[in-house]
Amino acid sequence: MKIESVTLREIQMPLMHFFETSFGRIYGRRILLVSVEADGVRGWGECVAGEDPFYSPEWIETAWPTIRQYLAPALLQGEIRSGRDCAALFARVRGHRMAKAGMENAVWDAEAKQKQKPLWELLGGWRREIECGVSIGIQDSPEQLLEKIATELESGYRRIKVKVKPGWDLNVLEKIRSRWSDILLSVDANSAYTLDEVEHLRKFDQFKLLMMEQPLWDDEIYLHARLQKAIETSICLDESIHNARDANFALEIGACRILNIKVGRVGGFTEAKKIHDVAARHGVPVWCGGMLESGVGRAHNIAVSTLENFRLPGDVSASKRYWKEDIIEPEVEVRADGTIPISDEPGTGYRVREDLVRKITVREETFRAGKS
Ligand code: OSB
Ligand code: MG
Repeated sequence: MKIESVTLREIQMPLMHFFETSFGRIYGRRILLVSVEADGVRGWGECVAGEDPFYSPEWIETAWPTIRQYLAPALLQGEIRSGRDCAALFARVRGHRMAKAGMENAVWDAEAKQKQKPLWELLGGWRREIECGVSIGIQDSPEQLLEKIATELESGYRRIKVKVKPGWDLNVLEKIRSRWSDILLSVDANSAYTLDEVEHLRKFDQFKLLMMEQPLWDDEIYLHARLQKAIETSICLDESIHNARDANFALEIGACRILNIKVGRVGGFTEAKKIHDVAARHGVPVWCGGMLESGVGRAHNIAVSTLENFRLPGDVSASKRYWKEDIIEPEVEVRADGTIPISDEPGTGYRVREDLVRKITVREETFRAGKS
């Protein structure tokens, strides 16, 4: 494959409803889209770096210059046969995994189109439908949260995850469980607690949660193993896992019993597949996390979720939960039974609405082979 050009675009999209985690509230997204031209096809990728360096050190303003100065030149000068070869081209750059993933996944997308194959098949997927869950942010009141949960359950979603932080945790779980005693329920703390709070975290056990996601520091694995020994609820790591070595370490020392895989957080499809395989070897299920993606990233999350060890409902939900109008056609729709059917079309099965992308683009830059 000869990559002829790379284009970066920043698009801005208001969210249907604000999204609040333990690190803050946002009302809209600034999203970095990557497109690559290769052998007459165009591949799309989404860099999931946030508006701020709060979830991870990476954010949109570190991703753009990293791609301009290092990743785009490496890709345009390098020789690749497939998306699988990108990681090696980018290896000299440390970190910046979300920037790398935006690029690598655009190449996989182009490769699938060029080979006239579904992306999920190229990735080694197998499922013909995937199960969906939702991630519900912190609300202004517990009543509003209950209302939102009721709506999502009525839509068919198979797992409810609520964001928690000190002051918004046991009190809301109490209310949720007294109304719905047996739904699949999990919590995500985004590192809001410390190991001094073991006694408090042990109280989550009474709510029979499917998992507790990333309770402790984003850069810690070992202390999660200490916590996992002290509580019954299964820990799931998100922020702490950057690659297959991290995953292997976490599972060897018993830091968690479930893994969240975000293709962006780990640097692209290639590393995501490795983590998936590591977890499978340990008999540990994985699920696909979300980063409030536009349709481009959402379609990629759907494709990767078809791999065999994605055995739990992911944070992959319908376009309309996030956007008035998504940038893909058709939009991602979730059926009444809480699943998304997998398309047999080449590529992702979702077409990028380039006219709409153009309309909401606020900045754009193209890099070509032979010029840097
Ligand atoms: O921790 O999973 C997370 C969104 C932004 C940053 C971090 C996280 C999330 C979500 C949203 O939970 C998942 C989604 O619906 O896309
Ligand atoms: Mg999380």
